[in-house]
Order: sequence, then C-alpha cells, then structure tokens
Amino acid sequence: MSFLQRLFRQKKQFKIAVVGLDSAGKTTMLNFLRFEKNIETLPTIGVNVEVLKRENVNLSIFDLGGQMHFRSLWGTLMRGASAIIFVVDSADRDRIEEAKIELWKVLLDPQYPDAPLLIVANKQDKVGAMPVEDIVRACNLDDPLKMGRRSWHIQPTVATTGQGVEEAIKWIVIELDKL
Ligand code: G3D
Ligand code: MG
Repeated sequence: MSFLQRLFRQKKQFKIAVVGLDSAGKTTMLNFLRFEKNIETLPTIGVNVEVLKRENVNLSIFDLGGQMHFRSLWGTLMRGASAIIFVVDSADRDRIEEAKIELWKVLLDPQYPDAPLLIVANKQDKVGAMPVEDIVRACNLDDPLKMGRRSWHIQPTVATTGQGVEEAIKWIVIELDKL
C-alpha cells in the first residue's frame, strides 16, 4: 500500500463488549490501556465506554457491569458488538461454573453467531489460579461443535500490572481487521 493510500485509508470502527462476572478485573484491565477518550460513564447502569485507537481500527469498548442485576442488560448493551471479551477471575474456582453459564448465555445469543471471542484468564498472579487449559475445559471451550465457526482465543493476564493486556487487544485487532 502506498503512503497516500495509507494516509487516507479510513479507520474501521468497531464496538467491543467486555463482559464477565463482577470483580473479574474488567475495569482494571481497561484502565491499563491508554484511551483516546472516555465517551461517557454511566455508573448507575454499570456501563463505561472508552475509545481506543490501534493501527487502523477504532475500538469503542463497552465495559459492562458484572453484578447479577446488571447481567440482564448485557443483551441490550451488547447490540452491534463485533467482538466479545469475556474476563474470568482465574483464581475464583467457586464461581467458574457461574462464569461458564454467563459466558454461554452470551455465546448462544443469536445476535453474535460469529463474533470473535477473547477469553481473558485474569489474576494469574494469584495463588491457585487456574491455568488456561483448566479454564478452557471448565468453560466447555474445547467443544468444537458448540464453538462452531467462531474464532476464539484465551489470553492469561494480570490486569493489575498490565501483563498480557496489550497482547489481548492485539489479538482482537487482528481478528477485526479480517472482517
Ligand atoms: P470488574 O470491573 O470486573 O468488576 P475490577 O473488576 O476491575 O473492579 O477488579 C476487582 C478487584 O480485583 C480489584 O480489587 C482489582 O484490583 C482486583 N484485580 C483485578 N485484576 C487483578 C489481577 O490480575 N490480579 C489481582 N491479584 N487482582 C486483580 P479491589 O481490592 O480494588 O476490589
Ligand atoms: Mg468494573
């Protein structure tokens, strides 16, 4: 691609939904990324929207509240999302089953049959954190029949130090660039 073509190439715009149980580390992860702007914060309904520019894509990242009473809003707030980020607290073995149930509610929503899925296996620094292989198994991600044509990836992270966070976003950008 020539310099001029590169200069005038339109940036593609995408909406990304970040979901996961409360306290998984969604907001901590997003705080680690340098945002262009914060569109609005709606703490009352538990949504935070940030715009992130990477290479030739603009990402509007919707950080959705994970508390039980907000989860019913995920469907509405996720409308139009091109990719899904699901954050898991890898050390919270007691709630991995609950995380799996919420994840599959999102994956079985007919609105996003093919949206790329990034699982963020967060809190890898904690003692007893499940390695990614255990999370894949616990969340049934290793079932090719269920996953269908969806492209997915699991990224271990420590959101408090930012470890793995840029790699996670990089994967999303590469996937979105294919759309
Ligand atoms: P949420 O937005 O998904 O609800 P938060 O979760 O980002 O608010 O994080 C919940 C708590 O987990 C925070 O602690 C945060 O510091 C902590 N946390 C997030 N990521 C990590 C991580 O990778 N490792 C560790 N050890 N802790 C993490 P507080 O104490 O503020 O509630
Ligand atoms: Mg939060």
